[in-house]
Amino acid sequence: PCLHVPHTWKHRHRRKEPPPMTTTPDAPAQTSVLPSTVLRTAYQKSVADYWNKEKDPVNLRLGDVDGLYHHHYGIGDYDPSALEGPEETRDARIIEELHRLESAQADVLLDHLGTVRPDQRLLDAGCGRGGSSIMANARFGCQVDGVSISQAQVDFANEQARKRGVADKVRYHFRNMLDTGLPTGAFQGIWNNESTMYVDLFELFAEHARQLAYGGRYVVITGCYNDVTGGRSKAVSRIDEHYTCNIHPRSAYFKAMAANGLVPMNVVDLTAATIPYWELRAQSSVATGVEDPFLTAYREGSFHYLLIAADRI
Ligand code: SAH
Ligand code: GPP
Ligand code: MG
Repeated sequence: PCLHVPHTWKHRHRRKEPPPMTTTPDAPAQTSVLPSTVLRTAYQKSVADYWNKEKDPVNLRLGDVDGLYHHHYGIGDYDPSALEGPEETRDARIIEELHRLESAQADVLLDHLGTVRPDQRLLDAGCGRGGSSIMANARFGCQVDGVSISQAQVDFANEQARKRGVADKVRYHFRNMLDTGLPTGAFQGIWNNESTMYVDLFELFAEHARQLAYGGRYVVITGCYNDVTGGRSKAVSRIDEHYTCNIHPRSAYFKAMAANGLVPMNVVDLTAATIPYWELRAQSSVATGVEDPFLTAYREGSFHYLLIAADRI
């Protein structure tokens, strides 16, 4: 069922068929897919290795606050009392505050999905440990599918959905977001929350355009480098090195969207709003060393934290 996909688009973007899902869309999450069909390059294997091994307190201790596990950063001002007050509970207060700012980031992303009905369907592309999908289901009451190339993350996320009693609606799959095997035209909304820096944007948006319904919404939050200041700054290269990713220039997002029937409706520069998160994180017990490159890159203007919401036409 290729809903509303113009013939010319299908023709120009004809590509190899994705592997079919081994279950129907309404069946429980499938997990038994051959790793070689998901991880197709040495680079993708190294990215999957990173996420399969990842157990950093900066993510697990924050997730433990309320069981929403995020792998993205925060936005908004922090409450300065987190840093003041009794010494014994200072660390716990900072952790809670960092987590609050990360959940606020996911809320802003979901705000940009527009109206989503309970009978519609959403896709969380590069879903991590799945926190944003759980929040989307809680907000819209709809089915949410998440895909990650880390089997460990997929298993972790499905266990969280089970614990919360939403496993009938929120399902995570070990799949490549460039080639998910999910149905065509079936999704009212798709988002990437800090996961586009691992892939080619033209390939990614072609796959999103295939899966989105006509008029459906795509939202991305990402870090991208500033075309105006030139190429990749030293600080941006340090971030790439830290996560084994490849941060794109801002212009690449708009070129790849325009080439794939995704028309921007809203562009929000979240850079100023994310700096307090990094300042608080730098003073926390869970700092990882990447705080300084982020603060340098944002402050010198070589890097932006950007939200783009686009319609599928
Ligand atoms: N969106 C999540 C996680 C972001 S971390 C959150 O906001 O919490 C980046 C994620 O991208 C990881 O889960 C990683 O496995 C995933 N990823 C990277 N390349 C991918 C690919 N080709 N296909 C699917 N997921 C991918
Ligand atoms: C994941 O967050 C980080 C990324 C997906 C890559 C880089 C993102 C950019 C915006 C450039 P995380 O929560 O796992 O990172 P950390 O462990 O540092 O908290
Ligand atoms: Mg984190």
